[in-house]
Parts: sequence; structure tokens; C-alpha cells
Amino acid sequence: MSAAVVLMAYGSPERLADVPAYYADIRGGRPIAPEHLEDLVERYRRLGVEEHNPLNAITEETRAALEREAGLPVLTGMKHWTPHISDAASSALATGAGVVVGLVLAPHYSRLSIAGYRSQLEDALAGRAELRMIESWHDFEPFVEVLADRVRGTDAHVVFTAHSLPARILAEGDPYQEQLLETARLVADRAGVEDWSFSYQSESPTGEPWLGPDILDHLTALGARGVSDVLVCPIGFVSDHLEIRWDIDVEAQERAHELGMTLRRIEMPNADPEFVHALAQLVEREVGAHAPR
Ligand code: FEC
Repeated sequence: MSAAVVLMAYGSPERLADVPAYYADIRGGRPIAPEHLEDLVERYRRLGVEEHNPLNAITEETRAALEREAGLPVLTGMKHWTPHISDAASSALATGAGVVVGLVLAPHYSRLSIAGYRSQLEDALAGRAELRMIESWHDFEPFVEVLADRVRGTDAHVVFTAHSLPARILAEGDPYQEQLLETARLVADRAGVEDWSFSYQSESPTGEPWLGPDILDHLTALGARGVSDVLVCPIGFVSDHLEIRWDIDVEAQERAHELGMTLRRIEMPNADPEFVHALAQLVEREVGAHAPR
């Protein structure tokens, strides 16, 4: 039976005029304060999305490279923008695939993130192909190695980061935080880095408590401990996008500057051949005995 891969990412607006509809999709119908929308449009303006949208461009580069490496059709599906996950599912079925591997470009499972990707894909396939969803790959050795390569040998204090989520997930027994800390430990061990910590980033103004510490507060606390050189290693994202280019490269950088600290961040895996190779290995593990096209 032939297989295809649906490669899923968060999605990002191509035009500033798309931001209200994009934000509405993220909010799932819940109201948006006008000042939050304005603030988001401004961040996308400063990111220059209309000239070059990093997330969408990198996702396409990754898709094409994975298709070559895995020898299977790979279709892109975005959670909050086009092409939608349902479009990718239709294209996967059109290849005649009997097996669809669902792979999200986010390594850690949460009911508030990966489960949403899964249900969109499951609904779109509607039983017309067997779905093999890769729920998480936070401890997949080739991925850990890609990150370890980026922090090995540093003299700086390494801060591993990931997107925050509402704190209620802990009481719900969600594995997200545990998986994040496991990735951080595995990467640090593999790279021989002893001086490290973990913090969240990119909290949203939704009016409920989110997981912390937030990186901005964390940098202040590190500064108070005498840390002056920080290397940020985002482990919950794999591409350059708004949450990296703004939240780390602008906001965290500004805070570090105020504190008299040097802050650098790792190059994101993006479409690096070593990372694409890791993704291909994940897919191959899932496809198993099914012969490539
Ligand atoms: O570059 C881009 O245009 C898109 C960057 C982007 C990525 C991303 C990844 C994750 N998010 C996760 C959770 C949440 C929750 C809410 C939420 C809100 C936003 C907003 C924008 C946004 N997220 Fe995001 N996220 C990205 C962008 N995210 C924009 C809305 C404005 C704002 O808060 O700044 C809150 C939803 C709500 O309001 O109810 C929760 C998680 C990830 C990492 C996993 C993944 O990539 O899917 C978790 C990239």
C-alpha cells in the first residue's frame, strides 16, 4: 500500500490584510481586543511578512527536501492558514495513498497543540486512508543531535525555550512540560553542557495564567545571579518565524541589552539537511514495511 506524508505547521499570514482573519482562526471565535489585533499587525509589519514570510517559505523548503529524501509525496497543511490541513489531506488522497503519515513541525505533545492538528487531519481523511500520526518526537535521537550540535562547546549559559501554554494543562495531566524538560536534559547531556536552564516564551494575553517563568523575567533573574552571556536554544519550535524573530530576536534581545547581557540564539533547524534527514527517519520508522513509491 502506498503512503504519503502530511507535513503540518502553524501557518502564517502572507499579507497584513490577512492578519484579522488569521488571528480569528487562532482564537476560534473568541473575541479579540482591538489593541491586541493592532499589536499583532504591527509585529507582522516589522517582520516584513509581505516581502518575505519566513514560516511559510521555510515550511515549503522543508517539505520539498523531505519529499526528496523520503521518496514519498509530502503535502503541506497549515493549522491556522492556507493551505489548510484539509487541503493537504485531499492532495494526499489524490496520490492514491492508503497510508497517511501525519507529522507536525513541533516536537512536543499537548492536547492544546498536537491534538488539534490530529483532529483536523483525522476529520479530513474521514477513514479514506489509514492515519499514522506521529504524536511527539521530543526524544528522537537524530533531532536531539541536531540541537546538541548547536550548543556544544558554548561558554554561555544555555536557556532552552518553548511556547508557553495555559497553566491549567498541568492539572489536566498534559505531558507537554515533562516532554520539554526531557528534550532540554537530553540535549544538554549529549552536548556536555552543564550550565543551562529552561524558560517559556510567547505567552498570549488570554486572561488566564500561563506556564512560567517567561523568558523576559528569567533573563532578569539570571542577570541578578551574575550571568552575563546567554545562548537561547528554542526547543519547542524548529523554524524561524514570528515567535523567534520577534519574541527572541527583538523582545528578549532588548531585555538582555537593558541588563547588560550578551544574548545570542542558535540557528533554527529550518530546512538544514541534517534536520530533514531526522524527519525522514521519523517518517521511515512510521511507514515501516510499506515500500516507497
Ligand atoms: O510566524 C508566524 O506567523 C506564526 C508563528 C507562531 C507559531 C506558534 C506556535 C505555537 N503556538 C502555540 C500556542 C498558542 C496559544 C495561543 C497562541 C496564539 C498565537 C498568536 C499568534 C501565534 N500564536 Fe501560537 N504560534 C504562532 C503565532 N499560540 C500570532 C495570537 C496572538 C498572540 O498571542 O501573539 C493562544 C490562543 C488563544 O488566544 O486562545 C495557546 C503553541 C505553539 C508551538 C506548537 C506549534 O507550532 O503548533 C503550543 C509558530
